[in-house]
Amino acid sequence: MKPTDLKLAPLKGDLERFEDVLSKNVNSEHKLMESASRYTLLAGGKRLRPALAIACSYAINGLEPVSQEILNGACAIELVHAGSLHHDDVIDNATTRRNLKSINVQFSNTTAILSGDYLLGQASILSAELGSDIAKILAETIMELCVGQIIEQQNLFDTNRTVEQYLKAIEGKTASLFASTCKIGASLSGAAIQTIEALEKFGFHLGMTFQIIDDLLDLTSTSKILGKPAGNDINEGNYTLPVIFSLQDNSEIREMLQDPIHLNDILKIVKHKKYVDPTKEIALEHVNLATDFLNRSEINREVKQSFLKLLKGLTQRTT
Ligand code: GRG
Repeated sequence: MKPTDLKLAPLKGDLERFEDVLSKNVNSEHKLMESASRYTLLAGGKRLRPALAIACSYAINGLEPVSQEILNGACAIELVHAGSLHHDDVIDNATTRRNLKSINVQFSNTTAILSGDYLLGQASILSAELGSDIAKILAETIMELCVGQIIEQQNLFDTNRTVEQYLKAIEGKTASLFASTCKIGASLSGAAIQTIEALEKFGFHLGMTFQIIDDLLDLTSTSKILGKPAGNDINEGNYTLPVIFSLQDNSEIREMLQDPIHLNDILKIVKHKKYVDPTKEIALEHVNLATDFLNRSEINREVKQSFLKLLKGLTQRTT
């Protein structure tokens, strides 16, 4: 899934303008800090969140190039995303991200954490310049990301992990930032409060769908496509929906999870239709909720259609 899938005319140009803003906002007089903070950001990334913030502006003000404020808001959001990835790679002891060495390997755990904090600092400056409401939304979202991540940590290697515990973790670690992205994009575009709320909820359920499918792909896709080892979540003890469903159904898998040597056999089991289908059903529930909130919002018709297509595409995504 790529932002250009949104097929909105000014998006390509606005994303190019976004890259300039991003690059200007990641600098430091300290050489190591500058290269570490630029490493993750310039190593790519799909720029989904910036594209979503920009598209929310089109949703309110029509398909015109967005204001500098929107680009700065999108930049603050991407900086928080990148900062969280730095911390995540340390927490997970990652080796690769986006087919490159992860930040902790390329530099060190300490540099990854400090540069991640540095990115959060830069995001805070940008959001403070956009006003205290925006700064507050972003600060609260950082707290939600941390809570989501700590919930995930609490259930690592827990073969009794429940669907509810899983959903709570991804609400915090992923959906909250998607929700705030839409809220910030709509607020900075002068949307009415009901529209801001509807787009925020749309973003939340889009984020839930995105993470559920992302986690499914971790089990069903290949290392090359993922840019990190397939089945990584299982090795890390992050038991996602297909694993939770298989644990509720198949006692053999509980034993197999005790030893990483069984990874390939575990993958064969959890990829079974009877565990993948209910996972997709939960994703579809979020697609339906996101669609309801979109349909309730009074936004540009072309953008609405594009968001609806994006939601449909998410459940069929392979990358
Ligand atoms: C320091 C802000 C902060 C948070 C600390 C570590 C942590 C708490 C949160 C991490 C949350 C996390 C890594 C969530 C996963 C989010 C996610 C879906 C990442 C992948 O997003 P993509 O596919 O990534 O948009 P690209 O590479 O395209 O940018």
